[in-house]
Amino acid sequence: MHDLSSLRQAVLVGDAAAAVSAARKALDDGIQPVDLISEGISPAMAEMGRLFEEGDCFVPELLMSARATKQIFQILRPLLAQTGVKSRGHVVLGTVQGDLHDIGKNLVAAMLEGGGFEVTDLGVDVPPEKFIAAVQNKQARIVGLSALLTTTMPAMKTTIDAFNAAGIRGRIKIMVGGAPVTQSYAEAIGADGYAENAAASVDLARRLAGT
Ligand code: B1M
Repeated sequence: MHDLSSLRQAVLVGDAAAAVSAARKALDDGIQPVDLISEGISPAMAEMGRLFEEGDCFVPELLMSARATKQIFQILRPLLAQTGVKSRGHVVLGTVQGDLHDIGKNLVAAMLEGGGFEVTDLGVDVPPEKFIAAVQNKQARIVGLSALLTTTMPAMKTTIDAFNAAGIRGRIKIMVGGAPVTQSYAEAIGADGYAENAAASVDLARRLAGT
């Protein structure tokens, strides 16, 4: 496989131009967009998270890395959409109310698109009613909830409760993920599945969609 170390390094130092150039080179060399995400972008951003936790990098550096990944996604998205496979279904995805973290959620969105799903990404700080409206508009069968804060994990349950109250919980499958979320938490709040990372979210969505 193409060596993605220069791509990872460019993301780590937040050099968007170098990251995009390394991504283009990797694609020219034949690497698949999904591999570029799982072997390049994902590990680099996980490393940034680790460095931040250990006090070895700070918010501005994190945001520069996030910006570099967003620019790579601009060239990856059209490619992911061109996979030519019949859609496996529609996923409405978002980071729950009160939570502004979107780096991991964006990786999940890109991997799901690469895995053949149509994705409506509602962004961050998404209130339950916005999830419900999107499901109704898009006729989506899967909802993906992301949370990175222990204080916003309860908003996952609030969102699930809102689907119940709206009378459409039975029509959809709900998958959850994010660093503090666990399988047992997913079960406790009545979600249909939990994925530990972006690659696992594709397997889970396929299982939930029955494809
Ligand atoms: Co914040 N933050 N942050 N932060 N931040 C954490 C989460 C924290 C653990 C850092 C720490 O203190 N050690 C901590 C939470 C503590 C807790 O809740 N127990 C924390 C805090 C406290 C905060 C603030 C409150 C800080 C403050 O203001 N005092 C604040 C909250 C703002 C808010 O949301 N209301 C805040 C703000 C920020 C930034 C804006 C600076 C920035 C976010 C930028 C952005 O997202 N655009 C930020 C960041 C970057 C982090 C860390 C450092 C990195 C998160 C990240 O992007 N990781 C994080 C520490 C850490 O996680 N090590 C931290 C890389 C990413 C690829 O991984 O997001 O885990 P992750 O996603 C993975 C999986 O979790 C999974 O797949 C992804 C890819 O494999 N996954 C899913 C995610 N969603 C999924 C959904 C699925 C399936 C899988 O299905 C639907």
